[in-house]
Amino acid sequence: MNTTTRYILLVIFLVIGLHSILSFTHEDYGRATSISNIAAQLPWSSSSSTLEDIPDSYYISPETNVTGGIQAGKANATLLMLARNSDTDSAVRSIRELEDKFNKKFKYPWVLLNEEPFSDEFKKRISNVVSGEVHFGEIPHDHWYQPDWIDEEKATAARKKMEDDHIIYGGSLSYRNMCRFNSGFFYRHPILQNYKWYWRVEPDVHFHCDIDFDPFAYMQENNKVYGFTITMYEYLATIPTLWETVQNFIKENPQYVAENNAVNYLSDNGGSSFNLCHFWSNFEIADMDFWRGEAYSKFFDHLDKTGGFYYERWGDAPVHSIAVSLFTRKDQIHFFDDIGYEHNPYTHCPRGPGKWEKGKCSCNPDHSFDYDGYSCMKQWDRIQ
Ligand SMILES: Nc1nc2c(ncn2[C@@H]2O[C@H](COP(=O)(O)OP(=O)(O)OP(=O)(O)O)[C@@H](O)[C@H]2O)c(=O)[nH]1
Ligand SMILES: *[C@@H]1O[C@H](CO)[C@@H](O)[C@H](O)[C@H]1NC(C)=O
Ligand SMILES: *[C@@H]1O[C@H](CO)[C@@H](O)[C@H](O)[C@H]1NC(C)=O
Ligand SMILES: [Mg+2]
Repeated sequence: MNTTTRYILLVIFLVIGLHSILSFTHEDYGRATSISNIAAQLPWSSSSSTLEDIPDSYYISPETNVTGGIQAGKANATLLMLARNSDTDSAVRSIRELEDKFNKKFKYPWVLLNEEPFSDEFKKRISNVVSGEVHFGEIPHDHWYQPDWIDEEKATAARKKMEDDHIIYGGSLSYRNMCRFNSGFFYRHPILQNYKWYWRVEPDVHFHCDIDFDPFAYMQENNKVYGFTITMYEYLATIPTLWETVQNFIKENPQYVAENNAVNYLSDNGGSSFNLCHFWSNFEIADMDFWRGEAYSKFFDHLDKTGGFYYERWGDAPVHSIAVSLFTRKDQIHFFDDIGYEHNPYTHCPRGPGKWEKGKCSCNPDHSFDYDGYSCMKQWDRIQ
């Protein structure tokens, strides 16, 4: 064998090897495959919009009002992560990335929560990468675990059924505890009482661009309540009775529904049915005083007492999204186009003129999820 033949063989082996690694990862990608399967069944899945469809209003850059409003870096705000000790490596990576891209300039404190005590190793690794204060909190027992009044037999049967139906996290009890906690309890944690604003961050997410403005100051100065980067459809099988439960609440409490709300983002028929659109809550920049307020507190209690967090698998994403869409004005919800964000398997990459260049973004703007068939950006656009 001469050198050229060896070289060609080596290249062939490398290509085959790489291909099998990549296809394994893809197969292994439970969420991506189940999402595309569901997406394929949706009537609108084939539609995909282009850059020209994006309304100009998305491109208005968040200008921090440093003259008279809140100063950048000085909002009553925290960066928040729920994590397990086993998430140490991925939690450190997410935090380090957000510090590099944003927080080293603004130095907002971090709050980390867990239903178990954080290990010394976890605390040491996190403390090493933050630029400001960090607080580690344990979640009160009753904020996390399944309440006594849940019928365990019914809940077990529901989990079994969903597992048999291959619904993502369908058989998991801890996932249900997490969703209920994120829906109705995190903002009641003693450490979070000190703050109004939070930015939810998860282990293993990515921030693709420099964030040179203060999103908290932007929220405050512009009277925003809730900010998102990605919106998509929920799995109907996880929330079969959620919408009727919401409708019952509205019937009993019409006073909480805001004028100029975003119901037409959630529904294609004026509220008769839910189109499954929601903000992907693994990223949230929002006002905890909204969750603490009367409307949401009553709303959460109404949902919780049906047991739907356990008898079905209600996610905090649809629960939060439905509440902000109904109980705030639509102009209080903000799409953060400027923030390049990735949570496996989707990425939002800034597409407004000059934003990708200005943020020195590492994401590919042509692969932004915004106008993917499974994105709900078209429902968001139509209410603007
Ligand atoms: N302390 C603690 N945190 C949890 C638990 N389950 C999930 N989390 C955290 O809750 C958040 C959401 O959980 P994920 O497992 O990321 O759920 P997901 O985003 O729907 O699904 P993935 O596609 O797996 O990311 C993350 O911040 C997790 O670290 C748990 O049992 N205990
Ligand atoms: C910025 O703050 C000043 C002083 O409070 C105020 O008059 C002005 O309206 C604010 N601008 C915006 C865009 O909120
Ligand atoms: C921060 O916000 C919380 C919740 O609204 C409030 O209780 C607290 O007093 C605020 N702190 C400051 C310094 O404004
Ligand atoms: Mg996640």
